[in-house]
Amino acid sequence: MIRLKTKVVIIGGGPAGLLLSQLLHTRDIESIILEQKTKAYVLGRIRAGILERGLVNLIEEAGCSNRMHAEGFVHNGTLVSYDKEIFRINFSKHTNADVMLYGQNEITRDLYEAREKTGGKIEFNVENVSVQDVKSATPFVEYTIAGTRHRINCDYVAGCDGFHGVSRRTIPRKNRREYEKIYPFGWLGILSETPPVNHELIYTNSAHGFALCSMRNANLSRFYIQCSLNDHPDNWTDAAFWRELKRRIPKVYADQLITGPSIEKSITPLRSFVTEPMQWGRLFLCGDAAHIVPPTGAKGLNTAASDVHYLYNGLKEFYETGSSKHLNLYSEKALQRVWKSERFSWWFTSLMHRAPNQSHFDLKIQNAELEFLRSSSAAQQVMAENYVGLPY
Ligand code: RFL
Ligand code: PHB
Repeated sequence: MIRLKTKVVIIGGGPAGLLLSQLLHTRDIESIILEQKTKAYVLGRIRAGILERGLVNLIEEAGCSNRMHAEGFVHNGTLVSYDKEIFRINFSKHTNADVMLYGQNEITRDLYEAREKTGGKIEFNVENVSVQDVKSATPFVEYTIAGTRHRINCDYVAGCDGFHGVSRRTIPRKNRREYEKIYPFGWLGILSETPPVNHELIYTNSAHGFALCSMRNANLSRFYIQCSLNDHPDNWTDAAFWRELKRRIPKVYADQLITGPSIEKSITPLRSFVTEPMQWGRLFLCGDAAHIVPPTGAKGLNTAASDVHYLYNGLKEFYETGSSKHLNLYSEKALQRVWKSERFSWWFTSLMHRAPNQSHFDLKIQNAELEFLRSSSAAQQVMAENYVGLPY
């Protein structure tokens, strides 16, 4: 058994774990990250693209924002289309704020680079992670690398290990309440080295289902279409994908869409999920380990970031003043904001998708709501306020 010691063990080297570790480093609070995959695997995951101001601020505070500001794109509005209508929601006008388009894999790359430069300790390929004694003042985490068992004694454990991680399951089942909604559809996403069809995102509710035109840069586009839960990416040739996308988006954009070979193609099922509480003794759950949103509205990574904000500030307070006041409020504060993001993601998903069992009544209500969003400045303000991110 190899024995180590640190202040905070962070389980999971995804964006939440990396950001927390780098922020703690700025305050000289030592941490060790345990990641079950390789760095290349984590960097290869194409996921989020839209960052709220709160996340941008945290990346700045972590000292990792140079490339994001140089290569990211500021978006101050989005297009929404349905039926024969297309309209723009102007974020800047309604909220005085905007969002940043910059890929999650680029943030992760920047954070890995920063952690490596500043001597951060990250253990890859860890197996059989086990979180122990978090109800005591002396918790520890055990794990195996290449057949050798390790033990880290620590003050706190941050469970940033995503939906399938071990941290959440460390909280006994009887002390944990889970809330879940599974949607009867998924998203088929592709990445292609083609120019974006528009300089801002286009969210479409069409008779054939939802579609989203997004992007990463001037020659890299990201598109999603609603698909059945039983579907498989291999069922979709690139030609079939482009045909279906063109059928769904407004004709003016379909006509000018530049297509090309896909360089990534995957299906994501849509779910809403929250576990309560997010703290168990000295274990704190952060990001997808505690909650999942459907991707409509781009709240997943951003909600992980607000958790990191609350946890980082609680740990900073503890190490700088000895007070656990904000650490003890972590679950309550984080969950207040999580539920608001859950509500927005659920609402925007329900508004923009065609469910297989949708009745004529449901369709009429959906259409009336889209019509209201198109014509009411107040409704657009509510949408914009949520999209750019509620305050921490
Ligand atoms: P992650 O990214 O899942 O990272 C968790 C890490 O933990 C590791 N791990 C373990 N490590 C050690 N021991 C174990 N036992 C472990 N078990 C797991 C994993 O290997 C992994 O490296 O969680 P994190 O850090 O909380 O970050 C959450 C975000 O990744 C997620 O919320 C977003 O990607 C969601 N999301 C979006 N969010 C946005 O804010 N804006 C978007 O535009 C957006 N678009 C998306 C999305 C997610 C998508 N998919 C595929 C789910 C688009 C898509 C298609
Ligand atoms: C993306 O660019 O991947 C993206 C953008 C907005 C969303 C979801 C995903 O709502």
